[in-house]
Amino acid sequence: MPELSRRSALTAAAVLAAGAGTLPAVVPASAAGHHDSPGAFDEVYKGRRIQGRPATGSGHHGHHGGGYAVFVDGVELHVMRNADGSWISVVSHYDPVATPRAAARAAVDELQGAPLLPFPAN
Ligand SMILES: [Cu+2]
Repeated sequence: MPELSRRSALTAAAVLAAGAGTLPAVVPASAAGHHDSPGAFDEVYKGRRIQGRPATGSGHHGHHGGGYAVFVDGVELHVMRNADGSWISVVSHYDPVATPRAAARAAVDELQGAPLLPFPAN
């Protein structure tokens, strides 16, 4: 009975879609990344707090479209993902690293204690 199985498939798809709609509210932040976004992190590195999380799109102007937000002492550090999956930040454009956390650490190294200035809106 092709018609019945098709209907069943559509029903199953609708249930899955409804479940997916509520997913972001219930999954932990570390699992909220879609596709292959890295998970969230939060640590103190060399005395400075670095945090990262998949960007939801709500709090970011998104001109890079990186889909991931990194913060140093609460100030957003712009990171960009290269086509090969490596990451760079606005502080170290020419030193690709493997992960957003590594980019945040590299930025702390680069800043040498200086405060990170908010990136000007453009
Ligand atoms: Cu940006």
